[in-house]
Amino acid sequence: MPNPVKVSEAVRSALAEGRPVVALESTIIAHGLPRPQNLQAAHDFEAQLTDAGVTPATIAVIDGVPTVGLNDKELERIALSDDVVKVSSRDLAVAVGRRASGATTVAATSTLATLAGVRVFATGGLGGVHRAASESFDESADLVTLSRTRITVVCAGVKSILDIPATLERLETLNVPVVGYRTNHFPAFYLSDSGHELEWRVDSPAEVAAIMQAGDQLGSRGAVVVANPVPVDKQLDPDVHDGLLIEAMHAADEAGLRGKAVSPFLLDFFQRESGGRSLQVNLDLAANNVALAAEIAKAWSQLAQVNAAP
Ligand code: PSU
Ligand code: MN
Repeated sequence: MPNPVKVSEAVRSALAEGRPVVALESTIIAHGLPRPQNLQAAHDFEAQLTDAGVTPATIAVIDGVPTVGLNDKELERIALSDDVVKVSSRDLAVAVGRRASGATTVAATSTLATLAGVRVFATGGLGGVHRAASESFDESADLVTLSRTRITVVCAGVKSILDIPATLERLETLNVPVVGYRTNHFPAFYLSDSGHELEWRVDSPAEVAAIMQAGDQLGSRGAVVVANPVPVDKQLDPDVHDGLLIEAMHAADEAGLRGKAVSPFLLDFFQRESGGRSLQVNLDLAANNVALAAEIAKAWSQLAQVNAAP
């Protein structure tokens, strides 16, 4: 059967020549950021990579075609059209079979990136275990998908609207290594430090590439999570954050929200109630992750070249 994934010419030739490529997700564009800043951000992330000498591969499902490396028209469609659904890994086959258009989550983006041969991925925050998960069973498919998808994902941790220690426990059970980038603490998206300690820390992109290589050699089939905190001077004020968190969770409860509608609601609440401050933090942390992913992709392609040398 032919490979159903459409890979753009730019991404295809970069991969064939061993040049660095970074995958970008589209749920952050369609559902994580407000219009019109979302389209601008999508272009900015790509430009950031191009300027660093890295080929961007933004990923989504366009009219039933899983696409790795969106063109400008496709990027616009994902950012601005109202018929774009949120596609996690379980939704992929349904979206393709029904010829739908969808923005891919960390899980679905990782799945498609891996099918295309892209090894490094920059996002904002991972999905995780929700706070009432012991009753609701609400845990993002990002976690289990990362346990069986060979991708290195650079993120700013997970949001404090989630149960952070439970998320870290699940990642441990699922055999997904989490390394702090120049930190010993797991970040909490808007905040540089969640207060939860990590067992592993790395201080350079080359160290991440070495971990990827070792994982390959040891037969690992799962992901590596690189937890990259937003710089402290750019984080959301912790007092503002703590106040908003309580209000946001209360509002979600009142609205009776469940399932995958919860996170977009809470994000939107933060954005409105912080007077745009949280949006700026969201953009800053994503750009910070794109920058690090670019360096990791470069280190990875250098390592591959060294290994290929006679
Ligand atoms: N966290 C954010 N912004 C986001 C998401 C998470 O701060 O946009 C998105 C990501 O695409 C992530 C998804 O993969 O939400 C997780 O959703 P769910 O919990 O429904 O799996
Ligand atoms: Mn969920």
